[in-house]
Amino acid sequence: MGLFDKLKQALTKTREAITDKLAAVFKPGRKLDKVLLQELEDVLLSADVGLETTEHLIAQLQEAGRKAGPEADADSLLRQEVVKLLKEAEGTPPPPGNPHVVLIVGVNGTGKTTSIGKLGKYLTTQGKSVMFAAADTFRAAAVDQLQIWGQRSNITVIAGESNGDSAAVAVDALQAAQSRGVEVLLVDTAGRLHNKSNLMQELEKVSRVLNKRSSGAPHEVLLVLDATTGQNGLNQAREFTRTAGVTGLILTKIDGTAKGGVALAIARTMSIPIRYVGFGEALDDFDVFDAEKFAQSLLGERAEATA
Ligand SMILES: Nc1nc2c(ncn2[C@@H]2O[C@H](COP(=O)(O)OP(=O)(O)O)[C@@H](O)[C@H]2O)c(=O)[nH]1
Ligand SMILES: [Mg+2]
Repeated sequence: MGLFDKLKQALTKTREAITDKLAAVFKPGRKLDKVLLQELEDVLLSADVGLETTEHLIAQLQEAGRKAGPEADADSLLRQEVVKLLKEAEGTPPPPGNPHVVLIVGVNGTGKTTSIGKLGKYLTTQGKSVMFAAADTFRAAAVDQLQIWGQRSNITVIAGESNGDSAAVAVDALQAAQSRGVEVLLVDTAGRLHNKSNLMQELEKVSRVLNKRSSGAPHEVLLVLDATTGQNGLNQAREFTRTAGVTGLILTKIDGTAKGGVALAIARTMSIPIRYVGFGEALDDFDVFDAEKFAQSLLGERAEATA
């Protein structure tokens, strides 16, 4: 199965929540009128597209419909608007550092460690040499979990003692990556400490010590966001973004939710690109975010005329 098919399959729940209902909205011969737009609004809200983004889409559609006239094809206009919206979330990766240091941050359980495992594998298939830093020293099991992901793709994991200093682990790993000529260093971090300001201070410290030893590091700070948490996850994201200098997002667990529409809300309301999507627990359930692909996986085939 190709990656595209996998993504499509992963979004089945969201698609079912959207497509079947869209098919009902876009019955052949219907006019793009107030009633249709009201129905469409309900469908989008139920897929967790969020109020602000839904209203935006409806307004865009209204405008496009006005331009297209009475023959407007509401279905394809919606598709165009969704792609346009998701395109805003496509980012360009920053210039590479040497080594390129990527800090992975986010709340506990969102899929940080899993995403590091998958991203590491993805990067090795791109021909990059990769190293992991187990800087989540707060949970004892976190280091073992990262070791297992490392073994799966033959990636070296640098770890310290549990409950040790996470900044020290990050620095050790950076030095190891430098001396071994490794191209990309992925740094796992804790998602919860004794309290939140503690966590943010620690992330700041990790960034600071890395930067001291390699200018520009960390070159990327990727926030892992669990799609099943929908709009709540977005609030989380805003908080991390304010304090941790987030440069991009990894949207995980889109396989387990009917709320994949949250990607639209992210694209619309956050000025941070979605860099990757995770859609399962296996090594290959992961891909670079692509607006067209995602839109098509989300909306399914064109709602066909079912008389
Ligand atoms: N279905 C699904 N589960 C995932 C995905 N990413 C992570 N998980 C699961 O979410 C749980 C927490 O993941 P973990 O990487 O430990 O989160 P962390 O605390 O942020 O490091 C684990 O059971 C993972 O298998 C995903 O894309 N899809
Ligand atoms: Mg973890």
